[in-house]
Amino acid sequence: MANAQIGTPCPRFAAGSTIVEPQDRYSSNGVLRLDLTYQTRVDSNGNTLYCFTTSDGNQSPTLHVLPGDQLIINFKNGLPPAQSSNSHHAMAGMVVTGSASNACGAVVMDDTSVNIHYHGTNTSPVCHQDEVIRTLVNAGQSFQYDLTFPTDEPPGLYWYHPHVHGIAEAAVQGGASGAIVVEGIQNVNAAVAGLPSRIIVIRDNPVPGNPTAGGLVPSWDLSVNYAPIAYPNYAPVIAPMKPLEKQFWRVVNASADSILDLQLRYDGKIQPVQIVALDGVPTGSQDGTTPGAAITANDVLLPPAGRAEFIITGPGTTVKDAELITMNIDTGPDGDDDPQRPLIAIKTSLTAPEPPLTIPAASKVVGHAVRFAGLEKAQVTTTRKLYFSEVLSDPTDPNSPTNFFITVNGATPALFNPNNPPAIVTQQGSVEDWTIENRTLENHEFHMHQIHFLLLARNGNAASNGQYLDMVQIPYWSGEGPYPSVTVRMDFRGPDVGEFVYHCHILGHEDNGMMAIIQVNP
Ligand SMILES: [Cu+2]
Repeated sequence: MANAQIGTPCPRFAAGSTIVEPQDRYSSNGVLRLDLTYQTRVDSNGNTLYCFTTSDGNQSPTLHVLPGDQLIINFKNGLPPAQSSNSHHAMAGMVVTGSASNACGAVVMDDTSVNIHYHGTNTSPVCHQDEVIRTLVNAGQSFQYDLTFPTDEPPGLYWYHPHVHGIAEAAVQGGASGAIVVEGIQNVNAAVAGLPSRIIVIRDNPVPGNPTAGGLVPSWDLSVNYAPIAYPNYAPVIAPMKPLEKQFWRVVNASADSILDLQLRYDGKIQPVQIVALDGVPTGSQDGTTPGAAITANDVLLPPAGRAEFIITGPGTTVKDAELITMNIDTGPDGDDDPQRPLIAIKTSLTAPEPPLTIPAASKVVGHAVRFAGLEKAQVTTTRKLYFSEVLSDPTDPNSPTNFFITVNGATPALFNPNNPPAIVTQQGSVEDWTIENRTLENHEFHMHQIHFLLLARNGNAASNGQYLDMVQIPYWSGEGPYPSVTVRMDFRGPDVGEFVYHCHILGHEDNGMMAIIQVNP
């Protein structure tokens, strides 16, 4: 990887540099096998960086698999041993397994603990696969991941990141994340066949010096493929492109906390993009309908952990200023400051190099099973109401830390604890409609592990073009009137049984309690 810090773990590119795609690793004969080591260093701003490093020294490769493939990661936690005096996290020292029978790796969490979540994938929530409640790999320890992707996994963009409760925000803001591509999207929407494509991973991190957020000062800085978009100059990364070329941009919001609203502007004029997939599912392809259909959009709201894949048409030669920006987000009176800033500046020339990836030609797929097929018309077996809430840990002290909750209506709000009993118990085969309310003065971002959900309604109004998502934003409550809500249809008809989690994917909220366990019985 070309950079100024060869030999240093977790390297970063210079502000304003040309975009560099992550290394690509492909499965062969049904298996993708690689070594990843978790590493850390402190950068010149004093921020702690984390990364997943391959045996050849690259970080955060893009993992390319086909539906049905096996992913084997020989994983090692290469962090220095935990300093007990440094255990400032509330959860550190917590025993996360009730007995040896449900241990998965280490038994006691410390500040070095890590695991890997395969976000959005419909893989199994069992130890050594996509299990995050009890999996702990501590400094110096090794652990093998061995996942099988389902044969009906929708082709699209997913991602991987650490998911240890209490320290997930720090690990993800440190940069430990990468993209996963389930191949074959051109067979669902042929519009992308043959297009040059880019993997774009947007992360966030503390603003150097930790200035007080507000006005134009963001709560967090952003980066694009490890090049900083740093306050106050916000120098965008450069994407070379041939004039009027079509490219397929596959964007993951790998931020821990930052909400994005992407917009393409040429000399200030909004350029619509053609959305081909959201959260790994090709748009318009659900419920057994193929081919997929693109959605024309002037902007793309991307919650933390959300993915959007879209076709852009590059600027013509007369355009002076072509930028992908994120627009200002109204996160509510208690929310973060996510101001507008540029992310990518497109520089056109006839000799611009193509990005390293090109989408293959489409091939006709016969008999391809479509996950979620029939969900829209399926018999609903249960309806539930859940809500997000926040309470000061000391109600008499406005400066005391906030406790964050996600609660099934009628239950007592409980901070997440891996030893909590499941908040919801259901049966494999069930189809459930959940209405999730936001009773707080800031946005929350609902994420379901293991399965996608069908977006049915916002604030009780039917959502047109309901999509299969694993992320959905519930906007803040104004303080009066009905609570904002979304209604989603959960599909437990698939093979995933056992215990897994749902939570707010603003990881600062999740780390402070806003997560709960669901148990799906076979
Ligand atoms: Cu939240």
